[in-house]
Amino acid sequence: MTYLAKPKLHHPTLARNKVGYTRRDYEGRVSTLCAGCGHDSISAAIIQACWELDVEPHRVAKLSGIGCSSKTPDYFLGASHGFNTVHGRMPSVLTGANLANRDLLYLGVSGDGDSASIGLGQFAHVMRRGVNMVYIVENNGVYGLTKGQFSATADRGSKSKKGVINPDAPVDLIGMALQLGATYVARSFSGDKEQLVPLIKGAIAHRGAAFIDVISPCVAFNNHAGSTRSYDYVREHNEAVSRIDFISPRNEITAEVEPGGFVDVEQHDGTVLRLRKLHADYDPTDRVAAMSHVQALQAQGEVVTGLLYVEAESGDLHEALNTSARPLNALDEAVLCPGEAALARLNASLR
Ligand SMILES: Cc1ncc(C[n+]2csc(CCOP(=O)(O)OP(=O)(O)O)c2C)c(N)n1
Ligand code: SF4
Ligand SMILES: [Mg+2]
Repeated sequence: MTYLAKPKLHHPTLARNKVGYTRRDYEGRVSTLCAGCGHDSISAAIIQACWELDVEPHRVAKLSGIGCSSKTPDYFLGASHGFNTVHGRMPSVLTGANLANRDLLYLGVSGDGDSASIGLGQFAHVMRRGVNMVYIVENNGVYGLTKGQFSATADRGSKSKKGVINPDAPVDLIGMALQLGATYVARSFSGDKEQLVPLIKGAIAHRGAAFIDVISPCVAFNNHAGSTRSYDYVREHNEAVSRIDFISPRNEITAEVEPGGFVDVEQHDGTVLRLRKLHADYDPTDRVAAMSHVQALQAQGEVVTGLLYVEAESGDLHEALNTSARPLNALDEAVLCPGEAALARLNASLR
């Protein structure tokens, strides 16, 4: 972790959002990542999305595991709650925090090593349980922090910096998230802010498990010829299924679009995701079709990006468990401990 604080000086004319904050109020400490690391661009996109959505920083809980990617919550939303957990264990800590207080926005930040290697089991269960969260994997195909070993998402046949060819098949986190029931599934590229910011905004507005796999080149260990996670490779093979506009209920829908050339998806909170179709036959609301389309393009070596699947009327873990609408820390003793008679009734009902 870095201990370099940013100076708190604000230019008086900086624009403020509806809750009175400047964009700078969403920043964190000075990043210690390598200059040009894709992860820093993702932090900037998170800052932009939260500022534009008027998210109050103290209503956000950032959770991460271990890795360069998992260090990044220190570099954005400095006034939010944060928990840097153990390697691969962010999802269970996030699930527990969410169950205790459903009123915060849960932002899980992880790496491909953190989520697809040591944390794969945790990744699977947080997706299948439909925890209400934004889960971002900063995917560079290597363990950046421990000096560039192939991670489990590295493509078979891709080349390491030292020239070693990866013999193993990759774990496809997008395919897994789709199969396990995530209700908002997207992929983007750290170098494409225009696509990434609205995808993050859509995920924040979504209720349920929202997963974004962001290809994020590691300039120190995985940005050479023969890598499939380099800036050059992703720019050449980026195959977007759609372009997304995020429209909040208070904005008039003014964008002009060709008839049939877009899909509008209204989410439970009234926000509209306007998807401009780039692949005419792509339907982002059909889970099975999305799975086969993504796999077909990936088999051709393309990096498929955009909002790949969304279930607008999705539920979440609290709905499934019928939990208290009030956060646990706001329940008083009388509610939490209803007394001997209530316990006797409960025991009797279970006999
Ligand atoms: C239990 C445990 N095992 C191994 C490690 C060593 N370790 C630290 S970070 C890391 C991998 C990080 O890779 P990734 O999640 O892809 O993050 P990146 O640095 O690439 O952003 C590993 C194996 C650890 N910290 N804890
Ligand atoms: S080692 Fe790689 S992932 Fe880590 S900060 Fe440097 S460029 Fe980023
Ligand atoms: Mg990594």
